[in-house]
Amino acid sequence: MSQPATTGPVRHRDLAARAAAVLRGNDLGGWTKAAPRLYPHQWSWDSAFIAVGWAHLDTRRAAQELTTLLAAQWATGQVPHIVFNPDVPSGSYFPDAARWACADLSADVPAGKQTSGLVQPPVHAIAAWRIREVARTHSEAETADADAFLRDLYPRLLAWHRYLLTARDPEGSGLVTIYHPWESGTDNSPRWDAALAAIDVPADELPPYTRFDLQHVADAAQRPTNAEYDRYLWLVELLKRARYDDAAISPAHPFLIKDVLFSAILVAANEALGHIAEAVGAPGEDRETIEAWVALGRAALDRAWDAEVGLVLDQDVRAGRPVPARTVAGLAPLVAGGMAADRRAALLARLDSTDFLGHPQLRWPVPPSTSPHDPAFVARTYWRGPTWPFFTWLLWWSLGRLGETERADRLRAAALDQLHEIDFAEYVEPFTGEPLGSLDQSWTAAVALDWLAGPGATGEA
Ligand code: 2M8
Repeated sequence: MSQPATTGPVRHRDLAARAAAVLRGNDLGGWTKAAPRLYPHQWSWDSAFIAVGWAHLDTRRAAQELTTLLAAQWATGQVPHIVFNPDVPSGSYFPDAARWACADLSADVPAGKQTSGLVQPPVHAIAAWRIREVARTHSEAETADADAFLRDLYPRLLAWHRYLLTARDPEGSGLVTIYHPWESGTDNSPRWDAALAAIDVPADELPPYTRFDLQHVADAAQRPTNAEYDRYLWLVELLKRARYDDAAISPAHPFLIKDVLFSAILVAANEALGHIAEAVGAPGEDRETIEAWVALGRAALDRAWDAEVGLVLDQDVRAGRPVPARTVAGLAPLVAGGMAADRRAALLARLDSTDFLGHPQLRWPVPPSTSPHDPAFVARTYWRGPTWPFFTWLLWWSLGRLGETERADRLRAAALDQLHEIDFAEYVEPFTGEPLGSLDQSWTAAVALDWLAGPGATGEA
């Protein structure tokens, strides 16, 4: 769709109206599907970004998004990466609830919920706190409702983070172990290539399946390959054999990776949880625990630094070595915050370098998911190169937290320029600006709303 030839505030107001229409179009009453057709269910970390967008339209609806998601939290504390919509016709998305069979295999799934058996990065406390911040700018009544929402959600968020700090980090290392590339949210990033390549898929043991995702993109090359899908599905079978029980999974699972980006998001989320704990008057003991989690995570990210690559690296637990991929995940300490001055300078220089924002061919200076200098970079393939507007938002938000205001402002300006031309695409070819994946993706619209609500974005503040 070509954009009307408007400029300045009017152009931005039009973008905000279209973003709001995307969220409303994907709203199923209390929760929002991640995309109109490709992703017809509720995804965990999408929901958190989506809630940030809803906050600017209706803070109570924003709160509802997270409340609905957290209602599917397992007894272990884990928040499932997908909460399935039972009303979606079969053949809409694969793997579906039947393939996961979580409720049949685990007593930890809440009654009446259909979920996946994985997790995704824990952005939720960040979103919950932001809803409250937005409510405070609206009215006392909305702030009171936001406070009530935080009081209800706090124990669930605490249990969620505790699960990640314990079951997913039995070593107490400060880095979270993921069991599947889908848990990272950066599904077929080159970060996972070596670990996936080492997995043998016994063809006679993998139940047959049909992919539906390819029906919703213009070109199959934009999505993961069939060989990757076989491995994704085989990992799911192995988790099912362990009945999704962490104690049974840990020792033998062929994909066990300490994910630096996931862990950095957990650090930032723990800081947000600390604010929430204070706001709801949680016991001092909780606050001390949360502070200790923040310190543990930051120390671990400090140790994950690789001076030669100039980024922090994931650690492959099974292979016993770091993963030397050059992706945005390597900038994770910027998300966690609290690093030493020299490390911060090195990471910011890396962000500005031709590996990321400074690459001369970029259509807009927003971060490509994989550095164009990485040998595994592919400009149009899922997580192997394209830019993701929600990720740009995460980086922008992190830079703001670090007090890097000018960098943050530049990034937002570039992100808004991009958003005017991509029809709220899921991801974007970094050099040509071609919209890829699903259009009208909810989290893309949501971050647009957050940026447009900020000072200066409409030219009126
Ligand atoms: C993508 O992941 C799903 C599996 O969870 C898929 O490819 O089918 C990822 O981009 C993930 O980060 C995202 O949450 C999800 C929905 O937007 O899509």
